[in-house]
Amino acid sequence: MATAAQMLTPLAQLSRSVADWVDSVRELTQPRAIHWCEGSDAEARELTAKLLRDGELTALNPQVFPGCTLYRSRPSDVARVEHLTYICTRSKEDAGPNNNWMDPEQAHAKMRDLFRGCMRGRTLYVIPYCMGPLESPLARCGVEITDSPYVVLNMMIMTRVGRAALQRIASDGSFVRGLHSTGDLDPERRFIMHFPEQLSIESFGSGYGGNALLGKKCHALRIASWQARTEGWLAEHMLIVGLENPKGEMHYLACAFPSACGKTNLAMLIPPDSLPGWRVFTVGDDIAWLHPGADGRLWAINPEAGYFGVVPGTNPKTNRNAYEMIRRDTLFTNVALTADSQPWWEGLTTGKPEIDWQGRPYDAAHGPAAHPNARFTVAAKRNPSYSPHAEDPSGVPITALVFGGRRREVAPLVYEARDWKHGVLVGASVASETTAAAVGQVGVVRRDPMAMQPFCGYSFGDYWRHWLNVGARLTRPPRIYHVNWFRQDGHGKFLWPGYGENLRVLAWMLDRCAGNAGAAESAIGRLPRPQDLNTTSLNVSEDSLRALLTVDPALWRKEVADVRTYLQQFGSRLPAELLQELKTTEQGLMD
Ligand code: OXD
Ligand code: MN
Repeated sequence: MATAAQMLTPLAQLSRSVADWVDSVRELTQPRAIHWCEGSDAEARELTAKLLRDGELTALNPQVFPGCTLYRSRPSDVARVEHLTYICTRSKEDAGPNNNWMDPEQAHAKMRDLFRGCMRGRTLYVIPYCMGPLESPLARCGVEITDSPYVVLNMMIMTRVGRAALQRIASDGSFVRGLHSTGDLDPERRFIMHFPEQLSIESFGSGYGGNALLGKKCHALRIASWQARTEGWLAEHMLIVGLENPKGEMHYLACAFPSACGKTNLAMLIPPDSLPGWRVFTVGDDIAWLHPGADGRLWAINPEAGYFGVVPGTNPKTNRNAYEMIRRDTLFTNVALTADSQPWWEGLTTGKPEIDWQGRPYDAAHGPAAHPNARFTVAAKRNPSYSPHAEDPSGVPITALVFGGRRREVAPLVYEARDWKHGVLVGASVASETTAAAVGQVGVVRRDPMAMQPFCGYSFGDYWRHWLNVGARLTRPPRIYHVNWFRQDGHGKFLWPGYGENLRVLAWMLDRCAGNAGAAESAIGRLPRPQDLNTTSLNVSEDSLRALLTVDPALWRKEVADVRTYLQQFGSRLPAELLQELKTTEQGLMD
């Protein structure tokens, strides 16, 4: 609890180490003014009003979308830039083949040149923030320095910003330093550098999402995954969802899917009418910090306080909770506008676009009206399904971990890993089609272990070893599953309806964990037989269901060979246990 004196102390005086760092950044970047963020509503309102006056934000129709605004980013700055994202560890092997690497000295020198004088004429904002509930021993703090007021507004929604975070930094004695400048938004002068050994981040030349809101991917995943290994926990690209069954029993799942593969939808799932009595509660939609508890179970907190979700596709059918929560107090980025200034995006069944995401009169010849990676930023508390336990300082206990990807073929609807070790292999083998969340070709299958390919702050070889070590400490480990909602038939039609119907699959998992559901053994793990799933009122043909639950040995032999080639690039850092598990799978496919 803060004392009255602490409440009055200017922010700049709360932590000597933060103040010293701000001073050194001021000298380097030469801003016109410095603003320490309190994180209050009044401050957010003032900043919003200023951006509206300056034309950087556009007000949306206040009758239909009260408190909502639109931001348009530069067309050349619309997604994360994985090819410009680096892990700068002293040894290249520590960053691993899964990361771009640069020597820390060289990276600092390069960034110093870019940052020198870059804030002239601008305000430098100091954003002290906490990732995770302020009272939680599992939370960790950081400070982002930025010259982008849009970043400030986002960080105020996505994290716990202000005095309390700074007080925690003063008592913790350490924090993650994140320095960000939009620079001149030149893609040729854009770098996102991470220094895990120094708990610091330097990001220049982008104002978008994960490149610029440093609390999210940079801190809560890349740096935190490193911190987590040092401290014995896991920082994962996972949603956390609570499912209450008709008997009133509550279980939590943490699910890792690559970007834009439906984590937000699953986290806010609406049970179909055919599954009465189920209730769904969101703890988080993107990131989970998982800690082994004293009771031998895995406990999870969501380090974030808001959602930075993909807008296109959101409608009352795909995600009614999200659709409702973004109708007020939401910051939209790169959506289109209707004639009466309502936001519009592909997937809406009402209204029509008049102005596209770039501010031009809408013309279908220019492509989609909203950018495919258009986003909403909104406080988690606005979510109608927000869990009453989302802010519990000790987190929530995890019953099952779920990995998944977007795969037209190969991966069945669901399977259960043989045990934790096999589950680590299942996670390490995740592959998925790429999406618009990152710059690059969309729709190509790539390996994305644990959905962490763009986010693991060190070598996957060491990361999998760490996963095995964490598992060995759990006396009541969660079971591990793999799902694929995206299987298609030969004509490119999805075999599974997805969305709310996914609950049938999750319900099977929970029944398995309780010892109440059957399964068939297969070489890749255990699959439900059609009779093991609740198919009441399910609109899927028997043939489709059979296809969804079939393991094709020929395709899987090829898959195993691909996985082996992929894993072998990690050389001596690859835990031998994973190859052993792969061999067991392979032998099963020969029988
Ligand atoms: C995200 C992503 O924005 O994964 O969450 O790209
Ligand atoms: Mn994500």
